[in-house]
Amino acid sequence: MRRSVLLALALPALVSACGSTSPSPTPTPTPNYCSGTPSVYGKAVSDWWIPACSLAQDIYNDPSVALGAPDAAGTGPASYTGFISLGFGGHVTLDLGGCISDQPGADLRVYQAVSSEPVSVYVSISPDGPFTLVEARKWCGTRVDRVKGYCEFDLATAGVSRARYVRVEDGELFPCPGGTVSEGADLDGIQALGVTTVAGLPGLP
Ligand SMILES: [Ca+2]
Ligand SMILES: [Ca+2]
Repeated sequence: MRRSVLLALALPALVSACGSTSPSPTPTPTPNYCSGTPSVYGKAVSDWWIPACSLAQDIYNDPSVALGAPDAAGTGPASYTGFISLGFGGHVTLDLGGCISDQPGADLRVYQAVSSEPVSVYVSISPDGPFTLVEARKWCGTRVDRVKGYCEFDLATAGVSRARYVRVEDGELFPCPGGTVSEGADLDGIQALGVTTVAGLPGLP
């Protein structure tokens, strides 16, 4: 084969080896989940999971009641309102709508109803995580009234500076079925302590 023919055969291969001449795809921008203004209380349910056994056993299974200002009330065992029973190790992840920043002292208050069942709290700045554990199985029942109680969490404990998504997980770990209709910790709501209370919302401690 003549040299010129060899060159003609080799050139397309060389061009191919150098890659396509079409423009490279534009990288997808990383969402800035911290751009919004955080709410005082949970603004949306980001995700939730409760074991099937607990869902079948419990009668307080609506995660949307953990949104907004705490409002647990009523009488037990079957006439409470305002909380979701987390069951055996279940959780609800609430979206504050924007990021809060670590400030001196506690940053988050979790309202846990009825008695002092423990909860674990995790936080993230993205709905997809990673979630960082703030504290595990913390007793949660400083009284507000006969039904409402709370406990507090400090972002600094976890070594994180910002948080938007707050996952509250049952820390009671009461095996299911346990013979009640409100198994596990009972989540009433969350409050971002560093966010100024919006006018019109009820004042709480
Ligand atoms: Ca703090
Ligand atoms: Ca509630």
